[in-house]
Amino acid sequence: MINSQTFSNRRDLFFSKLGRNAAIIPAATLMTHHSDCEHAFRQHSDFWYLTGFDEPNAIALFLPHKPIGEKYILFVLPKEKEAEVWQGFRYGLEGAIESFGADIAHSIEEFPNLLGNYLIGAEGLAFRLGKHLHVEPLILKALSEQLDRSQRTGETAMQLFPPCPILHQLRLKKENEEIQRIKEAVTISAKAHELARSMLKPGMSEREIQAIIEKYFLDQGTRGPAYGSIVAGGDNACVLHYTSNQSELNSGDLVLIDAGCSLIDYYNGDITRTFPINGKFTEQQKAIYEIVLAAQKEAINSIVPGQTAEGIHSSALKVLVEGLVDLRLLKGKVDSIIEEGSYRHLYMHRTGHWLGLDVHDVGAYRLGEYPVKLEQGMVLTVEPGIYISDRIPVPKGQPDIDLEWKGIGIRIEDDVLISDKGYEVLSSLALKEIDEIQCS
Ligand SMILES: [Mn+2]
Repeated sequence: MINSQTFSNRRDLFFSKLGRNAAIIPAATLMTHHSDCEHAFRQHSDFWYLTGFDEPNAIALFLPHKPIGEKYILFVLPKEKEAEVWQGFRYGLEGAIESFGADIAHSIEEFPNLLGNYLIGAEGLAFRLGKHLHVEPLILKALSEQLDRSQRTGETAMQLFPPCPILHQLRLKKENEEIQRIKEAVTISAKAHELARSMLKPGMSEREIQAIIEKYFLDQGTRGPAYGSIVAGGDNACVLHYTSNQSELNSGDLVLIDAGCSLIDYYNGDITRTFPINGKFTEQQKAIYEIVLAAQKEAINSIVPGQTAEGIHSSALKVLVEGLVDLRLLKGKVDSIIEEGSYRHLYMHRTGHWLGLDVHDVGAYRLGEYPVKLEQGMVLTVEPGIYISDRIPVPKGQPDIDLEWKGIGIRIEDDVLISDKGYEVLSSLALKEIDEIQCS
């Protein structure tokens, strides 16, 4: 688990970037999904990153304009025996101070009354509009009251701005401790993939494989899957976010598995592997697999500090398109196919995303006209694929596709850490070479 000192260091860093602006970062709330049944609680990652506090209905207030000992305020659910019988343990106000380092703690019910006073003297306010609708009216009210007051007191009107650019820039570069946690999540995820491949037999259902993977996640003490596990046999693999997982896994088809666990402290793995259900590739499956694997390796090999997500995508895309032209599934010059986008019926997504407390982690890919350059400590996925189905019409000028290719959907996804000189593939325990995943 992340050390409480690390959370404190993050808050110091956040304070230093806020200047004399206050910030309000709300926790997640419980969500019901049917009747009054609640989803398992999932803390908001921004709130978690700064507080390490895992209860719903809390709000963190950061007040750099206040004296030492009054800067970090937590509003939390108070200890209440009756409520805790139903909903479980609460740290309460004392716990928020003793275990989570708050300077001052209040009951969440006090937030509407106290907010206005706490903001007095702040130059501006960092709060993300549109995402925390239960808190937003209270904040707009406090801002409006400050405006009314400013006419009499001569204060300048408080500016509202989003905390995300500051906070997400911090979250984008992982600390050493975080990198260890991500490695742990990715290792468990990779082992689950190996377990699934070792147990899979033709005739099993996608759901049985999902169960094997998710049981392993839970056995390892994680929260379970980080996102809806995808176990997609045959043509189901061409549905990018397929999660119904109710079909039979048929001999002769491939299975695509996209699954990763989420640790107790929310760090995630995100791995995809595709392999033949009966242990042997058909000629067509093998040809496509070789292209995706080559594209993925090329993309990973292109990673050095200074490379960009866009650059990684381009190196994968070039290999994919070249391969598809060689197989006559695309025709024309590689450069013009890429420029016109006439490969998109076969490859319709980007080649990766940041990975961290969120599976699709926060952080800009582009700042103004400049793509963000990779730096040591960033973690991203590299996940090219090819999906051959009838779902997207073949673009004008491109060849129709023969039946023997249809229903092949392949993606290979690894989690990669940017190191000082290059990269480290964190998910290599999940095998991907043809001779490693074929039965001899
Ligand atoms: Mn992914």
